[in-house]
Amino acid sequence: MNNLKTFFAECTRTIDEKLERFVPTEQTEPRKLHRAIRWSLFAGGKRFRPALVLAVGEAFGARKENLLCTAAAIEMIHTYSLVHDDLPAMDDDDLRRGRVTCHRKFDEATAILAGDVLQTLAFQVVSEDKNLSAEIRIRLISELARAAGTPTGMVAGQQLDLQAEGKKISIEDLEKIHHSKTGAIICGAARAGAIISEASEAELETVSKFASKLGLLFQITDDLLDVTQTTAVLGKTAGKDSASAKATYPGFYGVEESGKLARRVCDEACAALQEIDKNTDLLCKLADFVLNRKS
Ligand code: GRG
Repeated sequence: MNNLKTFFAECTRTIDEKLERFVPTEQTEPRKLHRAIRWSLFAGGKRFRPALVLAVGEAFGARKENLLCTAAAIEMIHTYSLVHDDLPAMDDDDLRRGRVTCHRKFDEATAILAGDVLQTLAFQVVSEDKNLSAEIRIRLISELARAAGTPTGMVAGQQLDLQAEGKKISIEDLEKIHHSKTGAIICGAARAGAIISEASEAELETVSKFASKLGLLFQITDDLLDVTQTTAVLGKTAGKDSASAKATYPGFYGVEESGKLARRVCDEACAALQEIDKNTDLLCKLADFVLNRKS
């Protein structure tokens, strides 16, 4: 776990350096917009998705410099989704990443626009990444657009999630929601790392298998943390799922069984990696990190 800590610290440092370079300063007009973007982006998220891009790239032997812009872009897309998710029309939350949410600190219109900038800037960053060939840039843009905006992507998953509030849904429907809402971007991050490394189609397929388990694991642990952790530790409002009558894994299976399910899904994720003829230890450790995370 110790070298994973070092890996995350180094990943956060390099990604934040890139983000710092891409995002306009607080002094850039309109200042309120840029202050709002920075408020949410530099609030201390785990940087899990960019870490996944770097870890997959490292396993497949990519140059780190080739991975950084895409990793930063994915963090922008993720942060945009959090800013919009917190809006009154969606989850209506006051706290995110240990701070008051973007729309509470600034206002709703600014939070919507901050999210809009983060999303579009992400695609600009990938399209202008001089380290990558035009072909790979187009593949990455397609991959990220697919993960975010198609009927099986994050936005559609969010719609399904909102529609399911207060309703009794089946475990299959719950999985479908999370496969899109949480899993699509996680899968997109892992696949992006493999695409930049010019992995084969078969390898890409295996990375998808691993990442889809990892996405499910991320959601199960997110649901568990919502009922087992405090607001102070999470940096976002604990107990929100039951307050908004959301279907969750602990809601279906209880806390103990959900913990066992998480362990099983983590094992399945690591087992999928065995099909890859590379050193995938770091990826398995990342799955373990998700299983054992405290926030
Ligand atoms: C509004 C388009 C749109 C999508 C929203 C991200 C999302 C989709 C909803 C957030 C609600 C939620 C709890 C999703 C489950 C998993 C998740 C994305 C958790 C937050 O990610 P972390 O834990 O956050 O990686 P940090 O702050 O560490 O980056």
